[in-house]
Amino acid sequence: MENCHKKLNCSICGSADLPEVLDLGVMPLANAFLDKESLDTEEPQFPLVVNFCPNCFLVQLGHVVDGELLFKNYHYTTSASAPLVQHFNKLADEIAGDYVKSPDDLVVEIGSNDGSLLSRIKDRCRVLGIDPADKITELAVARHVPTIHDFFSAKLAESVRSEFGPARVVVANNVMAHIDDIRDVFSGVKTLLADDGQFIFEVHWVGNLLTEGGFDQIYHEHLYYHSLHSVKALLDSLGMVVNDIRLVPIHGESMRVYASKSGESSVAVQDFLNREIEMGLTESSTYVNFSKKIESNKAKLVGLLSELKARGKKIVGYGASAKGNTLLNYFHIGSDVLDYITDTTPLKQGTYTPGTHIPVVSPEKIITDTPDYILLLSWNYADAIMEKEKDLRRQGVKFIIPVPDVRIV
Ligand code: DWN
Repeated sequence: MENCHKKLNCSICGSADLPEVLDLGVMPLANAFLDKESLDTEEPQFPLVVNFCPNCFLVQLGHVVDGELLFKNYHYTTSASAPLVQHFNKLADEIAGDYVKSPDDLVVEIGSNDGSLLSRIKDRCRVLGIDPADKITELAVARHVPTIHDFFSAKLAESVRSEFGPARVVVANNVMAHIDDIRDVFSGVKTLLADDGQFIFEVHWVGNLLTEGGFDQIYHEHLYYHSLHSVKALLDSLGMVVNDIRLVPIHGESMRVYASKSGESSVAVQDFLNREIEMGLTESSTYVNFSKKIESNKAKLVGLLSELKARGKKIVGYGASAKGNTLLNYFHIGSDVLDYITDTTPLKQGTYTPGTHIPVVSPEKIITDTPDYILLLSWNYADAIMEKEKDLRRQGVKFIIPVPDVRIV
């Protein structure tokens, strides 16, 4: 299959024993928004199958789509989501306050997107972003965040270290689930990191996906659905230490992992590992059973939307997220149900969603074209959005929140 290859071995431990635990069929790429002229062209679709490694407990996709196709013409910008910017501002302040010792210290961000995090601390230390996305890195440079326009790798780590010196901190948020050769990237981090440096990365936690978070976070960009068990197996194999672990309320719940070349592990690390065992995250049956929850959610949401449309209700989408596109495609919810989807990302406005071809418009549209119901596709920001849209709700507009269980608020 062009631009895609089958994964035969576990990306962390190399095991060939990779039982399939979930199959979502074939799907278009979740962030491959279309312009009007491309609507009639054939969209590439790829298998979305999830495998489990009983040896290191990594949950991983069975097929890998080429990174160039996924990330070069990228539409996602961190700054489009105010709650996410606030979250990264706090992390940036923690890095500058707790880890940066001198203005000459270097902080490197892998997957730096539009420079939202680094721009917060660029006057307090040396910063360097690394990201492969064409338009997005231009946004970072425009805000004076020095950025290397490339994929991170062990080879790039060598040249960055020789040019800029060792990094006091390497930070990577929502990127360590996206990289095929994860061993190469983690070894590159170890190369780049100063001997007393700190590696801090956030990844969506598979424990949340199975409970509160949605299956809709399973899409081709996300090659891995990490547990602490799986990331610790990788770090251990590279001679690195998990110093600490925290859960943060991003994309449902994400793990923020603190790792380094030395030092101790906090009590929280073993406690978290024990919690994962109790949740069944080291058992393949847990993931097989998850598919039943998805089908139940599908029946409830599709049933509700059909009933509302039969009653002549006007329904639109809110937040043209990658997770939203996965949900719409897997549940076959198209423009016959949603008139349009609003989104705060300028790059997405004026495009059409992959597979379902629903127009993406500016949030202002809702003021002049008020719907009866809004399907919240960016449910991970529900609290902030309910607050932001309280006037709409006072007018009687109802929000449908699809994850973890369908509810109308
Ligand atoms: O790993 C990834 C995750 C972390 O972010 C990437 N693969 C791509 C992306 O996934 P996503 O698109 O599901 O992420 P979000 O942050 O849930 O996307 C939210 C979307 O909703 C953005 O396009 C912005 C938009 N939005 C909005 O229209 N109004 C967001 C907020 C908060 C709003 O008020």
